[in-house]
Amino acid sequence: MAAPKYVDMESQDNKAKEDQPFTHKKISRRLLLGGAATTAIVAMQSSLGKWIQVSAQQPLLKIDDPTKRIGPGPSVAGKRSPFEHPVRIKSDTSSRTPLQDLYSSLTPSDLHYERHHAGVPLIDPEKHELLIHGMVDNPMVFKLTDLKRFPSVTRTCFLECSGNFRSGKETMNPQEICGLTSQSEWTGLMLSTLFREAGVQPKATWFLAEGSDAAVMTRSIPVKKGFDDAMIVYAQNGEAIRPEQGYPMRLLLPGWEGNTCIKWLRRLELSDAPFMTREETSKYTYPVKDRIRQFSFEMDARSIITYPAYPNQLERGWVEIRGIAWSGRGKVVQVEVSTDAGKTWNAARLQEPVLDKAHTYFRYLWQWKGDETEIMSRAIDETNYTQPTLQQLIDARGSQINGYHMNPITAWQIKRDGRVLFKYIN
Ligand SMILES: Nc1nc2c(c(=O)[nH]1)N[C@H]1C(S)=C(S)[C@@H](COP(=O)(O)O)O[C@H]1N2
Ligand SMILES: [Mo]
Repeated sequence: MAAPKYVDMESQDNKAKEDQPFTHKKISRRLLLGGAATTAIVAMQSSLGKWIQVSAQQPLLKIDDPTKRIGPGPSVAGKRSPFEHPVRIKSDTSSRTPLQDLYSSLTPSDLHYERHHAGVPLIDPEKHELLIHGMVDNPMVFKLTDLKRFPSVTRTCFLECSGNFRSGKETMNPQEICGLTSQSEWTGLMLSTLFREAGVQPKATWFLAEGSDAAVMTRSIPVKKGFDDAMIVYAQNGEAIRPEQGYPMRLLLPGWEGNTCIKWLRRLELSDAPFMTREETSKYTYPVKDRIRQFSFEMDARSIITYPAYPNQLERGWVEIRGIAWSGRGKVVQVEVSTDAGKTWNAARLQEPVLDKAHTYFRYLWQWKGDETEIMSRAIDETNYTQPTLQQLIDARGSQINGYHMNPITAWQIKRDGRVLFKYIN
């Protein structure tokens, strides 16, 4: 597939660092095969009475009638049906969640989008330390095992890159348009717990969060957010957080720009002013008309129809329009769907429970009679913010359509022959 025409905000100014390939030690093929041979072969009796050997790590057997032969037994780690192929699509610096392949609001961990400024570091939790210092009464250092001793909390929320918008051609699917958003159930401790432990001083209003990747990514965050709902998370969807998501620990700021959720977190420094790091001067700061927008933390309400979408082929009759809606400012209170190119709007059904700062799955029943039209959705959040049209965004910000915090209403064109195409914007 030809690459879509777009400007990827997050990749542009990162080239120098990102051209260096990320290398890691290769695991030898012999080692893998040897391991499989000794541990994974199980003997099974078929319905015909013959014993056959099946490696649990081999693909499931292809048989015409599964009721006539006993299948492979239990395995130590599961895998998807070979008939299902959801995958992230990737560039050198990011990979995108296949939103069109998901049936609910949660993102399987191996499909969570990724955005790395300098690759994924491999970190041994035994050697990793988190330092908290600066305007605190007791500077402290914590290992992962120390953090796990604090009272823990679990919360489900989305994480979205602030550069999550692409456009440029009709043949783009939801993943290509806005696959830099994913949702997980995160577990860790409240940052406020650590703040109290270290004795954050009343004068401290900002803190720096620093990662231990080759980018040494740093961002300044208001202490208020730290005391509100910020977490340090070490688990994702019930298991240890994945290396791509920041193993062994990351900062999680629910509803805020993905770039503030520092992965591979190693340092927190309390201060009375923002630090003005590379990530808040050369990046993530941008002109809006005649002004400069800096520290634009909250992600704006947004939604997208993930079915039907390109490259689905519609048939006449009842269609369940499905999609996700989310807001960094709280709960989604309503999602409206238009099936007549934006002339009229109707409320979609929201899947309960609707969570704060979380992807909310929506559904809307529609009877397609074969006419050419456009379908689209818009999210309204509890602050009464309504997802804007692209034209409204352009009017508010100047002419540029590529950039940070682009959350326009996304429309799909329905052609008379049932083709569904992205109503792209150039
Ligand atoms: N240390 C570190 N933290 C980081 C980054 C990074 O490159 N290094 N990327 C940031 C950006 S731009 C985003 S959008 C999110 C992506 O998180 P994910 O890869 O878990 O989806 O992590 C943020 N935290
Ligand atoms: Mo990002």
